[in-house]
Amino acid sequence: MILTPTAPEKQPENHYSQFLHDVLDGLSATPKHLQSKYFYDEQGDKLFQDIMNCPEYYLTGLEMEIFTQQTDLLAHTIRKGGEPFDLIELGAGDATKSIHLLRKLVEMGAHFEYMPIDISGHVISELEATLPISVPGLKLTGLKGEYFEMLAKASAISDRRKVVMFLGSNIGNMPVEDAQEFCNSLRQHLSAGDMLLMGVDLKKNPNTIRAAYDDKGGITKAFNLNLLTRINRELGADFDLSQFDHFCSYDPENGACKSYLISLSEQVVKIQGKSIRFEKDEYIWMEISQKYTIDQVDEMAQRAGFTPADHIFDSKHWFVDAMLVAV
Ligand code: AVJ
Repeated sequence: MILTPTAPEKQPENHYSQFLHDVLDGLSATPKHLQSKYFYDEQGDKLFQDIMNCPEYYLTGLEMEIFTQQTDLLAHTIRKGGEPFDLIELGAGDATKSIHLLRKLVEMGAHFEYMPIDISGHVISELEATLPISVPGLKLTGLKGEYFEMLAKASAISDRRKVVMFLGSNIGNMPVEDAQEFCNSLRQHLSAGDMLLMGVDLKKNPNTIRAAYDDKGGITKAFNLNLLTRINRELGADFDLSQFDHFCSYDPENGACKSYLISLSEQVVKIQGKSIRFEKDEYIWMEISQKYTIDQVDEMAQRAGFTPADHIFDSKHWFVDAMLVAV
C-alpha cells in the first residue's frame, strides 16, 4: 500500500480576496460587524474545542446526552422513513455525536450510507480514515464543499431517501430571517419523505445562556479576539488585541445572544492600506447565537415545508434534536 502524506490544504484562489472583501465590507459599515464563519482557522478550531469543554457551555454536553442516551429513539425515528437511505451530516466535524447513532444503525443492520459534508478537506479525509475503523461495517462517502452544492452532488450520485443532520445549534449562527431562508433552501434540496434532524438550543434562564457565551476562563473572549489575529496574519492588518474587550448580551424577548468586541480607545487600524477608524467604546458585532422556543422551531420548519415529526430533548429540555419530515 502506498501511503500518501496529506497535502497541506490549498485555499481556493479567491479565498483571501473573499475574506478581505468581507472584512473590509463589515468594518466599513455602521455599525461594524464581522462574520463568525471566519472564526474557524486552526487556532479557532482549537479554541472552539476549549469552549465545548467549558463548564458554562452546556450545549455540546446536552446534545451528546441525546445521542448517547436516546440512540435507539433516534435510530428508530430515522428508520421509520424507510430504507435504504443516505445519512447526510452538514458540518460533520469529528462526528463525536453522530458516531453513536452510526454505530447503532450499523448494529441494527440498517441499510444506509453516511455522507458527511464539510468545507474542510482535512475534516473529510480524517473521517474517511478513522470512521470505518471505529464503526466497522460503516459505508461512508465524504463530500468536501459548500452545504448546498454538496447536497446537490449527493442527489446526483444517489437516489436514495435522504436524512440530513444539522446539529449543534449551528442554525443559531444565523439571524432568524436567514435561518428561515436556510430551512427553505434545505427543503428545496430535498424530496417529500426526506428528513431533517436539526439540533437547536432552546430559550431558558437568560443568565444560563449569557454565561455560556461569557465564560469565566475567558475562552470565548479569546475565540472572538482570534479573528482579529487571523485578520492580522492573513490580511496583514495591525489590530492591537489589548485595545479590544469582549462583550456578550442575551435578549430574552427575542432570543438573540450576541457577541461583540469593544474598542477600548480611539484608534486607527490598517488593513492592506485601508484605514479603519474606531471611536472609543465603538463595537464590532461578531456573532449571533439565536435561541428558539420549541414552537418557533416547529413554525420555522412548517413554513419551510416540513412536518415536525418528533422532538428529542435532553433531560432538562434545554436542547432539542427536532425530526422534521419534508412534505
Ligand atoms: C458552533 C455556532 C453552535 O453559537 O453556540 C460558541 C459557536 N460561539 N461560543 C454557538 C460559539 C461562541 C456555537 N456554534
